[in-house]
Amino acid sequence: MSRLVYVLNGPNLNLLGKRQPEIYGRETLADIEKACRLLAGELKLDLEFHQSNREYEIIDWIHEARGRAVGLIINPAAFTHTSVAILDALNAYDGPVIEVHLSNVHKREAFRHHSYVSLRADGVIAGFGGQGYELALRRIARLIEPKAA
Ligand code: CA2
Repeated sequence: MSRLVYVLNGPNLNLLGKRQPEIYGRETLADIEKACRLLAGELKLDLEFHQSNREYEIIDWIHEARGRAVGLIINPAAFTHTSVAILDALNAYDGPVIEVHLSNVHKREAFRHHSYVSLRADGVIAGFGGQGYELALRRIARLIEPKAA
């Protein structure tokens, strides 16, 4: 049985650790991927980890995950607050979806308080920095256990 999890990252997250460390911390996306791969090994999960600045690429990866991945973790970055297209793609995906934000979006500007993706997400993690991705992986591992709660 597949234990593949997709981890998708939206625009500008390739700059992590290089700018605005006061908001997003000093960890790079490569550091986060490394930590996720280490934990995935412990949880016996396989990972597809991607980042793109292009909305259509994120949508294509969500389509690719259909029938392939047991769960999906997504930090849609600014597309969180704008993208009905990403919401529609997620609505066509059957497995658990966890939305992750590095920063606590609710402590920030009002336009970051609304998320289209939250209308589909089974859980939302915000403000835990890179650790949020690890918590999301643990949650997916729990949700795919038989008789999970
Ligand atoms: O807190 C998060 O993870 C966000 O998804 C990050 C997005 C932001 O638009 C969301 O409201 C919250 C921005 C990602 C941009 O990342 C940068 C990292 C370093 C330097 C510049 C941008």
